[in-house]
Amino acid sequence: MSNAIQSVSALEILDSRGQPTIQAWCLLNDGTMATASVPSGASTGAAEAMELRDLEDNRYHGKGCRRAVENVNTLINDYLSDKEFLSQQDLDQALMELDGTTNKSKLGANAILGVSLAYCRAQARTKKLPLYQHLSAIAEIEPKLPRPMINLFSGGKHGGQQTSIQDVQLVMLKAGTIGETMEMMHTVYYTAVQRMASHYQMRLLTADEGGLAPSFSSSEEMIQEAVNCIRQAGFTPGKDIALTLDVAASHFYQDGLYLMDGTYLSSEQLVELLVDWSQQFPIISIEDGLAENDWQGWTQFMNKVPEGTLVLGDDLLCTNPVRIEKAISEKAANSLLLKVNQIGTLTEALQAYSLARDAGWKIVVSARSGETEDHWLSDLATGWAGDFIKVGSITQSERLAKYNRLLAIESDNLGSTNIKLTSGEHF
Ligand code: 2PG
Ligand code: MG
Repeated sequence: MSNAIQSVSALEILDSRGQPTIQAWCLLNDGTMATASVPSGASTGAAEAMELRDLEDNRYHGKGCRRAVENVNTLINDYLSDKEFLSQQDLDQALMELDGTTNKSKLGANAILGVSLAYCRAQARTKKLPLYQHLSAIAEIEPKLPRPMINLFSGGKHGGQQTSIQDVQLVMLKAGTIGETMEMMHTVYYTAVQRMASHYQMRLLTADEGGLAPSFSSSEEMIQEAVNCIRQAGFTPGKDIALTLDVAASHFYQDGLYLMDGTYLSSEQLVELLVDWSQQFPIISIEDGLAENDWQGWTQFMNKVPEGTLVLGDDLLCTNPVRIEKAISEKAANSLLLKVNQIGTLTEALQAYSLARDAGWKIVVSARSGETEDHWLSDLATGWAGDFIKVGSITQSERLAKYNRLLAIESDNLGSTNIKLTSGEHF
């Protein structure tokens, strides 16, 4: 019983927005100890598993996580200690049974995910494997480095609502390594800093994920400026660097209409606009182009979008196998944004992943806008060979922890044939 669990515990810590979240520990009988921290979203989908918050007004405006911490330290610890699990799946199953709800509202998805991840890392450690190798073994997937989608500009809920759409990101198609990716991004980002200073009289003020957030007059201007920055930095838009958008349309949808930059659009009109942008700009991926329950709009968009474009579901899918199945059967999307905390355990996230992969979808492994300095996400994206990883921009430590971890994984594997960066060729 050397890798049986001796105990689990948790602590309330703060995330990159200064909001409470959870750090969990797992101690095995052989003395191996590991920890993991849980992220938290701002532009959340309605179908996400429930983070347990204290809802006491006098602490952190009700966002405290003491109840979730208490659940780890008492209920979960009592249930797991001195038990040995044969697999990650068995551990996660036990957590789900103990919770007993469909949305993890009893123990809290934050409490459950913290334990699921800390246990995973403890098992990797006791087997003396890097986390990405252990994750790759669990999933029976050949590891591969994901291609980063890096945030340049933000609006919407991440940037103060100056534009309706939430994020404009860059994909360094020309980069052959994570190292080259970061160099190229650095060049464009600091070109953008200068351009924003001269065009928008703006200092280096950043949004939740470190993207620049000047007062663009429209979403289209934000996209056009990204193209201008790429060009001014000496790269060819569409050839060297492509754009991806997180429209996050659920967050400007009201009573059947989309309030896009001050104008109400029907679902059909929004589809037309997005298709128009995809033709006009070098966009290879559009996330949450329509609202989370506008299923018809999603299917229409799939029918009209230029071939090869990722129609990427975040709020639409919430990493939830039931919603992914629906999207596959309704041909509503062709790519999954995988956020483990939307569903609450590694095992369910892997189910979501496998469903999407079996349907021939692309996978984008994503951080949340509220993050910690933990970097398990980079190991997950590599171990499960995500096509892309979405972590935010290059200026904040909670984001850089993930990029720096990718650099470290890459450097450990220099010369290895099977852990190259995913190809940028097919876009
Ligand atoms: C998103 C994420 C990450 P949040 O919408 O894709 O950018 O944001 O964590 O706020 O849901
Ligand atoms: Mg999103």
